[in-house]
Amino acid sequence: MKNDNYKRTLVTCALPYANGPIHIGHLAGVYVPADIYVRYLRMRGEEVLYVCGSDEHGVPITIKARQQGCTPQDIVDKYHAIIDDSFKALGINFDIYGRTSSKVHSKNAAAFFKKLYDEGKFITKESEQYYDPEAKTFLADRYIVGTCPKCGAEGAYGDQCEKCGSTLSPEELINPKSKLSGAQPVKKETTHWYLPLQDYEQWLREWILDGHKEWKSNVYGQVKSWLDGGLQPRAVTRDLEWGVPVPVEGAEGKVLYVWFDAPIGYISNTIELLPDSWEKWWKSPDTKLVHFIGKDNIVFHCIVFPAMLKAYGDGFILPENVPANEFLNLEGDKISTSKNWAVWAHEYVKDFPGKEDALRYVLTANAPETKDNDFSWKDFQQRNNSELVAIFGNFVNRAIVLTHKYFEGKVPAAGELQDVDRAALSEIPALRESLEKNIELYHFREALKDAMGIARVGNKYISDTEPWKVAKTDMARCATILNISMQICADLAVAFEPFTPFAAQRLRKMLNMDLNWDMIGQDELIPAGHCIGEAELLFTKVEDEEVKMQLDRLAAIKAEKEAALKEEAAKVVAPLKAGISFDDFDKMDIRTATVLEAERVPKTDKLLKLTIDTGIDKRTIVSGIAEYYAPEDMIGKQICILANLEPRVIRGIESRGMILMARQADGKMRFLTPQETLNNGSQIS
Ligand code: B3M
Ligand code: ZN
Repeated sequence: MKNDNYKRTLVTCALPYANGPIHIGHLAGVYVPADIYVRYLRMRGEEVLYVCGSDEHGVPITIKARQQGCTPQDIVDKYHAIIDDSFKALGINFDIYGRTSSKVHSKNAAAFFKKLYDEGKFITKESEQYYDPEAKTFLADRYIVGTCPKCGAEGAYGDQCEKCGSTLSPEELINPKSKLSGAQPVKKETTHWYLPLQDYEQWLREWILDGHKEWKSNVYGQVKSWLDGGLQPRAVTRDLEWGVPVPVEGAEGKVLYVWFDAPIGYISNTIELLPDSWEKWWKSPDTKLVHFIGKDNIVFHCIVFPAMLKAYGDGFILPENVPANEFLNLEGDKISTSKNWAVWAHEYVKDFPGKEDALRYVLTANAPETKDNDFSWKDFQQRNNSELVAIFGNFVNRAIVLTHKYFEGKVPAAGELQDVDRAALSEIPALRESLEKNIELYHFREALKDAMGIARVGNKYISDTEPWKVAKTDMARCATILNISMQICADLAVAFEPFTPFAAQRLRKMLNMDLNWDMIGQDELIPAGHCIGEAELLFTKVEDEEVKMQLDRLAAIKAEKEAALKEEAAKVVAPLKAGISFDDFDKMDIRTATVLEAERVPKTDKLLKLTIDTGIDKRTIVSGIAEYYAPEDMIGKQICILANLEPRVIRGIESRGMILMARQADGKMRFLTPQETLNNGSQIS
């Protein structure tokens, strides 16, 4: 099954939802690895098509539009532009970055559906769905809110409680309400089209479980567990207004389910770019199709979309690989768009102009390829400063500056090579080979280590041979050292193109040469006598101040979130206790009293010992209020007490009675005091 004789490669990246900007999690999981892969293939002279675009349908977009009082189209227009700019700024240049709200796409997605429909590839099912009788519309799960049955939080959605993270169904919500009108939703019959995935199960088993054992274990494992769990028919339509209308009679008010139309978007975007030759990319067995996605998209790309393509037939190819990544965390916490816990791509490029490569580098070095991984600003600074600047940048800068200084910018000819020269040069072909193998296996972290290995060889070589010292006594030897250093610089200009394309481009400009992949490790890559350009810095340091700014921003977000949580916690009202009779109440002797003396109970944090005048007697009460009141706050205050409570010995002190306190759910307490001072011993009823 595995075919290694492809003639061209079609690379797709998951279409980001246009309901928010993209963040480092998206970049590390999908777009940076895809870009490395594409740039590598292009450097090798291969034919590649690189397709992406915005995913502009789906319920969250309509919810956001409603919240902001605008149309879904306004929302997707805004974020499509922001996302598109972020990709460009980071050097991620798709051949097309399309949109699923485009005409080409709605036509194509509708036609795709229609063919399957006409050929009887769908089944229909009636089901009861929630309906808003006031807004007169069916409600997506996200449009139903209520109390979470698991944790009691208000505002849980019909598909998930964001408070406790439980997956829910709308039926489980306590007191469900429509988000649209506030009305109580009712169940109503509706009919939808389903793709009977179970019919494709055997075929999927053979194709993936038998035929693609080389897929990443996280991908293979997820597919296997879906297949082992048994596939069910999957709805491909929804009762919604925003989306591609279902192109058949009697389907008014229905649109294609977003996960049905979005993957077709890959095809639509290709058609938009290449209306006459798109089929060569999608229907030729010579094309290798690779989907770059995050782990939450595996089932759609490995099961649902392939089943759709299989159902369609007509020569559509299937992915040769789906190298999905795990998730990236930020400073130890899960990245969350709704909680604003993220580093946003469009903000990064504003905050760190000229450091686009640094982000690509760190996200690759830390890529969540086999497990979830963490991004921290300290690590970012450290890797930038001590790897990119101190090793790669430092080596190149020394080599170029010295070549200008001693040889007027002309690459000097090498004399006879010494062991140290041969040793350095001999390391490069092996690193290149490993780099290639790693990229082809989608092991981008390891590939980056190989590229960095070449920079380390160069940096060590120039530090060991010290051409700046040798120049004082032996210009011929200095020439050899700089000749070799220039060869290694040229190797780097090629090897780093996939990872740090801006720096690689600057380096090629400094070297004044066009280079291609096959030149890495060749002898005399740069000929003696070749004139190089001016030295430019390849990388600059990330300063402590810059890191601090980012950390302060995150700390502020965290503090805000904690304050909001606290406020929420304080609002909780304890449920009503069981009813009592008046007689029960009347047994309690509650009175006013005045505090005469107050002191802390030694060796405790919470207890105050109070001497009070109850109008009947003077007595001692021990009370757990020291967290809220200092002894001096209490002296002279009139309070209310339960005077006939059985005495209790607390820390060796006999406490007679109890001070009445009001207590909030977060623990905050205040004593009760009559609105005007009364005689001590006044009874409260
Ligand atoms: N819009 C991206 C996501 O799940 C989703 C990908 C569609 S790819 C066809 O964040
Ligand atoms: Zn909950």
